[in-house]
Parts: sequence; structure tokens; C-alpha cells
Amino acid sequence: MNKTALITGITGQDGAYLAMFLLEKKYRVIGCYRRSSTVNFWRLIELEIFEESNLVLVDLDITDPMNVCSVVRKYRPNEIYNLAAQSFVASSFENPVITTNINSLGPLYFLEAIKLIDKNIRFYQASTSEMYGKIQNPSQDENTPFYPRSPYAASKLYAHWITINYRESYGIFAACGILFNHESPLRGEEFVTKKITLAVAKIKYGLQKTLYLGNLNARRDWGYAKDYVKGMWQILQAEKPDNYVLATGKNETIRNFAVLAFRTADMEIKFEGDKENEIGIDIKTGNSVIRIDKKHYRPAEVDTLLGNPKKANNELSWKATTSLEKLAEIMVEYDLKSIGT
Ligand code: NAP
Ligand code: G4F
Repeated sequence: MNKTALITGITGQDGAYLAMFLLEKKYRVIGCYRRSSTVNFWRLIELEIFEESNLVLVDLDITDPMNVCSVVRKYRPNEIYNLAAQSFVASSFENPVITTNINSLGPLYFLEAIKLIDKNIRFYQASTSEMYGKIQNPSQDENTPFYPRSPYAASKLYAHWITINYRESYGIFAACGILFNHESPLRGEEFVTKKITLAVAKIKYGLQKTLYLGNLNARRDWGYAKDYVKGMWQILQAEKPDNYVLATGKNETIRNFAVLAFRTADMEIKFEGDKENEIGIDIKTGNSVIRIDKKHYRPAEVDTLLGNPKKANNELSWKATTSLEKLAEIMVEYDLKSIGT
């Protein structure tokens, strides 16, 4: 019989790609979304899976424990992927309580539901490299100590440890993927890569003059979301539940990602000036296309992240397959096409 997977956060970047991946594997997918006044299924439509008969869309706000329990009881999935979150780090400084309610208590409600309803249900928790925060080792793996630097990271750290605790206390197959940044054309527009690639397309078509960014020196280990959702599935197919880092093992600055993205659209950028006076200049036109706006600085920054995916490579045969240059190209080409039509 085909397996059933329940995905929370189906309207988000990863939820949409994971649903597509699992539907291709012939799963029945219970896609959970929270009701809003505006319909929010554009990613599912974009991936052409919205009309799939094996995709069942279910109204579920993960901050409601009764709602969580009744959905788990009704659909009795084989696997649950908890991807729902308030996932924007900057917002978590403004909304720490709602961030914690969603990111920390949401997974706890699922773990309790599994404990009470069916301990055979496998559970995936979307842990994050943000938990390493002020890094305690130049490259981070499953044994690197955590040092969260935002309410978001702290909320995810609770979820990470409570998942491990339910695994150890009740023998539940509860696993954590510690994923480093992963991006795609379907990335939310507030995240820096998508903000950059969208601006590149708008500047190219004369619809925007300047892109305002925050800290250009931050470094991230960026991969392609499509590679990472496969890793989530592999983590739940392992023999035993565990924690796995998924990352590329390379990192780059925000500044250099911007250079790569503009280059894809035939614009060479040079940087001049320092700190908040730094500007990115389009060499051909002389226009200042990048400027700093201090409002994008965070109260506490995660300066650099660099993942070591060795364990996932060795035990799951998982590997990130998309270079940053290719990722920038995929994203810019998508945005050029969507802005140009
Ligand atoms: P995303 O695009 O921001 O999607 C988040 C999803 O969570 C959206 O579908 C959102 O629904 C849903 N959600 C938020 N609050 C909810 C609630 N109370 N009840 C039900 N659903 C709720 O995030 P993503 O990039 O796909 O990331 C997926 C997960 O991986 C998140 O948990 C994130 O923290 C984690 N993660 C992401 C990365 C990354 O680089 N992308 C790295 C490590 C970990 P709406 O559409 O209604 O807002
Ligand atoms: O793209 P970001 O907002 O992603 P961030 O904070 O790394 O978080 C993302 O990845 C995490 C995994 O490590 C996930 F857990 C989390 O859910 C999310 O998906 O910012 C990346 C960096 C930061 O250092 C930020 O300060 O870019 C810097 N940055 C510079 N200018 C900017 C901007 N970030 C944003 N969003 N907007 C800017 O204008």
C-alpha cells in the first residue's frame, strides 16, 4: 500500500518542493496549511501539483494542539514532516512570542499526538543551522555546540531537543534535519537571496533603481532547496532516528552572492566605500545599484555558517548537487522570466 505523509507548512518553499518529491514517489500527501483571508497556494500551482488527486489539503494551525491531534488521528500518516514555522529570523526579534508558540510548541503538540495516537508514526523536525549562531567551531556538524543568536534560533533549539527527548523517552522515530540555508526560485521574497535576484530582474528591466541591503559581510552556506527536501525524506528512511546536517560545505558572503546574481544578468558590480557607506556600482552604467540601509541590520547577527555534511554523505548517501553559481543562475533566470512577461 502507498504511504501517507503529512506535511506542515505546505504553502512554504520546502513544503511545496517536498510535496512534489513525495507525490512523484507515489505517496498520498496530506498538505497542511493555515487558513488566511488570501489564498496562498501559488507555489503548489507553480509546481503543477495543486490539482494532484493524491494531494489532500487540510486546514491546520499548528499552534492549536486539539487541531494537531484530530488531524493526526484522522489521517494516521506513516510520516510527518514538520516544516511549518515563523521562519524569518529578522521577524523573530519583533515577534518573539508568536515565533516561540509556532516553532517550539507546534512540534511538541505533534510529538504528544504521536505518543498518544500511534508511536509508529515517523516524525521529521526542521532544525536549522541558525542554532549554531555564534559559532563554536569553524565548520559545524552534529556534535558542534549550539549558541542561538535570535528568538527564532532559540525557539528552534527547544524544538530540536524536545524531538530528541521524545526519541529517547518513548522510542519514537523522531529525527532532526539540521539544514543550512537553502534557496530556490520559490524562496520567500524577504530572504536575502530572493530579494537580490528579484531586484536584479527589476533593475535589468528598469523597474527598480536601487537594492537596499543590510550586512554584506555575513557568510552563508547556501544550497538548492530541491536537493534538501530529498535529504529530509532520506532522514526518515534511515534505519534509526538521528540528527543530520545537510549543507554544501562551502560558504560565501552576501556581497559575493549579489555579484554572482548581477553577473547572470550581464551586469558586473564593483563595490566602493565602507560599512553603511558601501555602494555597489554597475560598471557599465556607473549607476549605484546596491546601497546599505541599516534597518536591515539585526540586533544580534550570525556572522558566518559553514556546514559539514559528512554524516549525511556517509550514512544516507546524500549530497548537495547544485553550485552557488548555478543556484544564482536558476533564481535570476526565473525572476527575469516572471518580471519580463
Ligand atoms: P517558509 O517558506 O517560510 O514556510 C513556512 C511555512 O510555515 C509556511 O507554509 C507557513 O504558512 C507555515 N506556517 C507558519 N506558521 C504556521 C502555523 N501557525 N500553522 C501552520 N502553518 C504555519 O519556510 P521554508 O524555507 O520552507 O522552511 C521550512 C522549514 O525549514 C521551516 O521550519 C524553517 O524554519 C526551516 N528551515 C529552513 C531553512 C531554509 O534555508 N529555507 C533552513 C533551515 C531550516 P503561511 O504560508 O500561511 O505563512
Ligand atoms: O536570507 P536571510 O534572511 O536568512 P537567515 O537569517 O540566514 O535565515 C534563513 O536560513 C536559516 C538557516 O540558517 C533558516 F533557519 C531560516 O528559517 C531562514 O530560512 O539572511 C541571511 C543573511 C543574514 O546574515 C542577514 O543579516 O543575510 C543578511 N542580510 C543582509 N542584508 C539580509 C539583508 N537578510 C535579509 N533578509 N535582507 C537583507 O536586506
